[in-house]
Amino acid sequence: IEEGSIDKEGVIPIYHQLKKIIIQQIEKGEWKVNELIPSERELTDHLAISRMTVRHAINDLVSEGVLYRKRGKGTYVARPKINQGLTKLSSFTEDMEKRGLKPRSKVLHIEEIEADKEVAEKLNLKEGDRVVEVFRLRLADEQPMALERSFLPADKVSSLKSLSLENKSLYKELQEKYHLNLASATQTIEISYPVNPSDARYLEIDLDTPVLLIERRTYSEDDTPLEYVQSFYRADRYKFSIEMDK
Ligand code: 16G
Repeated sequence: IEEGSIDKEGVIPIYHQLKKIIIQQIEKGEWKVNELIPSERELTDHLAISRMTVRHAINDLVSEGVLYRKRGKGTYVARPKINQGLTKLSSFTEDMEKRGLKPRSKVLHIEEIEADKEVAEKLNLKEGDRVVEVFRLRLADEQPMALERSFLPADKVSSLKSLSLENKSLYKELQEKYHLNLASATQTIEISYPVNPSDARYLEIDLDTPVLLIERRTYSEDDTPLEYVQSFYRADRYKFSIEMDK
């Protein structure tokens, strides 16, 4: 960073200017992913601004997922977030492969159970009807991205339980093994927290770290619900975008 790059007389808050400068350093490739950035102290001295201001800028960028901290070590450049479109119905496997990332799933459990009231409602079933619950940790290049709990009507996916879904695409299996074509989906996205310590551990975050809770209902061509999913996505690794018309 050049010494005179902060305009101290201007109207733009200094912390805001510093954030922009840091982002530019990353975009120019001066600071690379997973590299340590200069310490707060170095930035303070180098730019002759207050330590508070430096901390403000860095805290903001950490919570935005641009930087991350390692206790006792310092602040590092984070991998850019995955920017996921919201208009195309796609699978995690497809999404990661398209980006040149290696998808992996760890099946945490897969079980045939009775639908509770909520799940039954989402899948247009009756309470107590059989559903297959698939609980998976999804990783990209070995980084945990999301925990996904899917429910599917058991009568449509008999013996799904005995299929090995480890490192496989559920959507592909639905199509190839069960000839179920997923045609549409509705989805909501909201902020949430890991449900319990074990979920937090799988995602490699703390219990009080916010995550994105995505709920999706996926339908076949004749509008039968085939899947109800609750996904907990790492909020520092994902953002969603959509194009709008007026
Ligand atoms: C996506 C879907 C999830 C689906 C999965 C199938 C969201 C929020 N969720 O992660 O509903 O079960 O893809 O992925 O997009 P797979 O075919 O790779 O198993």
